[in-house]
Amino acid sequence: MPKTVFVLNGPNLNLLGKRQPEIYGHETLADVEAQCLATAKVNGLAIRFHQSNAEFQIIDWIHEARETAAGIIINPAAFTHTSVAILDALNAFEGPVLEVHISNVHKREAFRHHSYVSLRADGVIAGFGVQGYTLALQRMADLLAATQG
Ligand code: CA2
Repeated sequence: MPKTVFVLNGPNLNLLGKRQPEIYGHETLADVEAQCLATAKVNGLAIRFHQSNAEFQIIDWIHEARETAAGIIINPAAFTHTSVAILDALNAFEGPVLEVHISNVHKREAFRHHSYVSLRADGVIAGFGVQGYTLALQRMADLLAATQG
């Protein structure tokens, strides 16, 4: 049975490829999901790919991951900078957590420089465009291969 990785996306990422291409590029979230599925397959992983604009829904998926997933890749979007609740949920998850940002948040407004999620994340990718997701999946495959079970 392949190990399952949850790929979670926060608010407004459903607009990917439809607005602000100068910041977030031209690829849609459906394109990102397809790239993640292909990368997961090559690396012997299964993925569950989700997006929500609601904080509670992301927290519920993290709780679900406690029972069904070996790792979490998360782009919390604006909740990155605001959500102690998502941090608390991630702290209750035992496997690896990787944080992805499409843009280089450190090159942007000061309020984007702080991440609550980074207090839990085992690694952070920012500014690699949507390629950050597949890079994170490759890293996740290596991290999970190094663990038992
Ligand atoms: O760079 C990232 O991936 C972010 O997580 C994206 C968030 C932003 O609040 C973070 O600071 C950095 C915003 C996601 C909104 O995505 C859109 C995509 C296309 C058009 C409009 C919004």
